[in-house]
Amino acid sequence: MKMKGILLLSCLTFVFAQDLPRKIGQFETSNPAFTDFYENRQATRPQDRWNLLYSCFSGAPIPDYIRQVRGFGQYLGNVNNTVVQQLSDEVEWPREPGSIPFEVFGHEAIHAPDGFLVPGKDEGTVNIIDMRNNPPTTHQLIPRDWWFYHRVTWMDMNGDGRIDIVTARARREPNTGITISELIWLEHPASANPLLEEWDVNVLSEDVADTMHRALNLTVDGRTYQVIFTIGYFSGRVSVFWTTNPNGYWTNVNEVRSRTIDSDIQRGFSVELEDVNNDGKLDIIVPDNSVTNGSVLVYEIPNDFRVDPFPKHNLQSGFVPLRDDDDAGSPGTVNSFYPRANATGSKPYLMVSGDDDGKAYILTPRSQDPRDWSYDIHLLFESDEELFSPIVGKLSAVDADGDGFTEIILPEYWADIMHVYSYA
Ligand SMILES: [Ca+2]
Ligand SMILES: [Ca+2]
Ligand SMILES: [Ca+2]
Repeated sequence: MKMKGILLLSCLTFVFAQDLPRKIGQFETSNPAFTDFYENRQATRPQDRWNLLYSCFSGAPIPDYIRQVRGFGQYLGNVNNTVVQQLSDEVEWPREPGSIPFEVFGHEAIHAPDGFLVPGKDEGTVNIIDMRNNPPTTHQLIPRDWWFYHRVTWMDMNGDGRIDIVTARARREPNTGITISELIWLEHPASANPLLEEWDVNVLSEDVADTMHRALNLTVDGRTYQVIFTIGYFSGRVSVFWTTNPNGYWTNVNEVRSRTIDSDIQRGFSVELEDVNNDGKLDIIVPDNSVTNGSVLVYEIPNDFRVDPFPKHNLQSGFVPLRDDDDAGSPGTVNSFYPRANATGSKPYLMVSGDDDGKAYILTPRSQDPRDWSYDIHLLFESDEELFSPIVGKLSAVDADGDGFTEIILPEYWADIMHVYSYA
């Protein structure tokens, strides 16, 4: 089983340079997985501005958690004493938590989609954590059922002014073992207490989008479209969805169009939108998770997303999980960042979670030429976990204390450790 790790090192040639941040500390927290930073609107000091949010889950029949660190920047000088706050223990195998835009409910709230192919935790829902209450309260927008949910995006889908949820979901049929999936939207009800209501489910498509997605407005021929980019972990496809409704509504499924951008990926792990080559146009980042040879892929968004090809670039291949197991894979999430918060006029760096290879990487561009898609790969982290095959969760980056230098958070899942790095 360890052989694959040796093979991996022969595939990835690391560059040792000054482009890596230094480790400034770590703190203990059980099973950290998906991390994110969100802005604290009430902060008056720079070190209080960014809250760290993350999900924690385990296969054991015990509660899972959404946790946060308020004002993470205040702990940078003393990371071991980071104070962690528990926001919810009513989630089951929670995925990517996120701060809900303030205008959705007019108050602070967190979303936490959940559920997975794990006995006892296979009935997912979309949870909303109401931060007005102390302790915060958890509300399920739809009844738990045999679906699991990964990411939530907030968009007004029917033009009524209330911001709805777009999400994808998947389930494994117990009799056939076949995984089915849907891209759906949940209608924000006209109610004084929307968190206490059940939200209606509207299906946009089946068996194309199953987990992650990102939305964007794109203008073609003078008309602006709400566009949803999706990946398939199970379907192995990168796709784009839009509506032909003149008002941009998604209420009539006959007006919803989709197109396959790439049908030739293994398992899409995530999708992010960033101007990777700094040519002024956003690109689509897709980690292609694999048992044998994973890649970091980027697609350029063409002038007309409806008909033009999406140029594809493979930034780095050769990612292999340590575990020789069909359920294992590498890489995990890929996100962009700038080492210096104010120096954003160049190509961003990319931080790569190795997921089941127990490592993390930073990709740096070899040049600033927008036509040059070559990158150097740097090894940021390698787990020394021995009890279980190591897993690295989703990395996040922000300038947590406002000194101009970026910090990076790295969750080491089995080791129960959150590692903290800084470019300062
Ligand atoms: Ca709406
Ligand atoms: Ca670009
Ligand atoms: Ca900083």
